Amino acid sequence: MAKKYFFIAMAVIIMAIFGLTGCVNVADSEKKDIIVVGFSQVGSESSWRVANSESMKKALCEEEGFELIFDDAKQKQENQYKAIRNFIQQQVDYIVLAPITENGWDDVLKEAKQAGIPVIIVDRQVDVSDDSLYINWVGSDFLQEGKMATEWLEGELEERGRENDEINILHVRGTNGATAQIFRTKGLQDAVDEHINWNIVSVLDGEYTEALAYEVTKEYLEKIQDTGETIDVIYSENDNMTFGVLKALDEAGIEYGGEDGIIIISFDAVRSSLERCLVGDINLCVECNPLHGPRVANLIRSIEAGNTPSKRSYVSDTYFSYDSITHEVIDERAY
Ligand code: GZL
Repeated sequence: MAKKYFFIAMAVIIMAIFGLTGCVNVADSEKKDIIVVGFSQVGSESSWRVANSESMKKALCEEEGFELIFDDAKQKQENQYKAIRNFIQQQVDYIVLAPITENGWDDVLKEAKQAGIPVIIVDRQVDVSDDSLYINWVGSDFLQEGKMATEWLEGELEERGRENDEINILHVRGTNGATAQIFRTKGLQDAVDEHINWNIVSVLDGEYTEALAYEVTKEYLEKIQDTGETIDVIYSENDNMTFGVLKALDEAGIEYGGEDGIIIISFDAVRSSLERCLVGDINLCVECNPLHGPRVANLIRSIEAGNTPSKRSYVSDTYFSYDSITHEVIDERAY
C-alpha cells in the first residue's frame, strides 16, 4: 500500500519539476523577446494622469511583448531620479520618463546614456543641454491648447456683445515649470497682450490638484469679498483644479458657467469635466490626449526594427464647448 503512495508522490514531484521547468523554459525563451521598459510616472495627481498611466500599462503589457516596471514618483523629482537609477541598475531595455518639470534632468539622463539605455520622454518635456540624452518625445502641443482656449473665448465674448468690455481673468496655474503650465500660461498671456481690455487679476497655483485649487480659490474669494473686484473668466489649467475652483465658487454662492455666469475654461477634457460641460458648469473643455501608451509601444517597436523615428510625436487635441457638447460625444470618449 505504501509503495502505491510512494509512486504517486514521485509522479507528482516529477510533474511539478517538469511543469516548473517547462514553464521556466517557455517563459525563458519568451523572455528573450520581451522588451523591458522602466516607466517613471509623475504621480497620480489628476484624472488625466490616471488615464495616462492606464494607457501606458495597457500598451506595454506582456501580451504585447513588454515587461513594464512602473514607478509612481508621487510628484517628487527626486523620486524620479531614484526610479531612473533603479532602471539603470536593472539594465532595462528602455526608460520612459514623464518628467514633473522641464529642468534638472541632465545628470541622470547622462547616466542612462552612459549605460546605453535609450530614453523616451512622454507628456511634459525636458530642457537639457544635449538633445541626444533622449531619443523621442510624445505629447501634446500645449501652446496650441492655450490658443484654442483664448480664440474660443474671443468668439464667446463677441457672441455676448462683450468684445469691448473690461474682462477680468482669474488664472489658476498648474505645476510651475511643467511644460503644460509653461505653454498653457503662454497661450493666455499672448492673448491678454493682444486684447487691451483683458486683464489677469490674479494668478493662483493649484499644482494640478483639486484640493490645493479649492484652498487657494477659497482664500482668494474671501480676499476680494471686500474689494468689490469682479471675475469674468476663470482659466484653469486642468480639470481637477477646476473642480476645486467650482467647489469654492459654490460655497461663496457665486454663479458660474452657462450664458450668464463666470466663464469657466478648463484643460484635459476628462469624462467628468465633459459631464459638467454638458450641464453648463464648465463653458470650455480643451482636450489634452493622455493616451500615449500605443504611440510609445509603436515607437519602441520601430526602433527595435532598426528605424529612426522622428524626435517628436504630437498627439492631436480638440475642444468641447458647453453650447455644443452632447451625450453622444461623451459616450464615445476613451477616458
Ligand atoms: C498635461 C499634463 C498635465 C495635465 C494634468 O499633458 O502634464 O499634468 O493637464 C496633469 O492633469 O496633472
